[in-house]
This record gives sequence, structure tokens and C-alpha cells, in this order.
Amino acid sequence: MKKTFSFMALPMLLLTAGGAFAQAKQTDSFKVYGNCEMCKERIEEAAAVPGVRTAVWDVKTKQLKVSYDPAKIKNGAIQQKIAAAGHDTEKQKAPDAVYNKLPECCQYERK
Ligand SMILES: [Cu+2]
Repeated sequence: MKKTFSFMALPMLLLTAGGAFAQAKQTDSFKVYGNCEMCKERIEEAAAVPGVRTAVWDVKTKQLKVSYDPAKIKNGAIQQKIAAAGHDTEKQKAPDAVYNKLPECCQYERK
């Protein structure tokens, strides 16, 4: 009797956990302008807002890969947060005043 219970309980637990993950997760990639490892830290920190699970920026490709809960935050809102930290994104331009305060090595070329 005891054995039957544990055999049944495990797959049910796994199903429940899997369902919860699939339900609220979206992964997007978009361009964020920056130069170096300092930018990487600043960008990833700016993207780490409630609803965002992971944010990883690639120094070479300038692509930010974010995984988030679309019920809690939207792609556009994440891009706004990053722009507010001084980094232009695909859709959002950083305020000039914030950009100008970035360390010199971080002042990426703007279009
Ligand atoms: Cu930098």
C-alpha cells in the first residue's frame, strides 16, 4: 500500500511542476547597445526586474536574451528599464543625460 502511493505521487508531482513552468515563461532576444563587461553588468542588472527570470547579454553579438513571465512584465517594459540605465535597445532610446554619464569605455557608438 505504501509503495503504491509513492509510485503514484512522483509522476503527479513532476507533472504539476512541469505545468507551472510551461505556463508562465517566455524567452526573447533583442539588441542592446553596449561595449564591455561593465556594460554587461549594468544591462543585466537593469533587466533584473520582477517577472524576469534570467537576463544574459552577449558582449560580442550585443544580444540580450531574457526569460520572463509575460503575465508580470512585457518585453517593452524590460527594454524601458534597460534604456533608463543608459543603454539603447532595439525599441527604446536611452536618455542623453544618462548616456552621457556612462564611463567613457561604456559610451557605445550611437546612430
Ligand atoms: Cu561598458
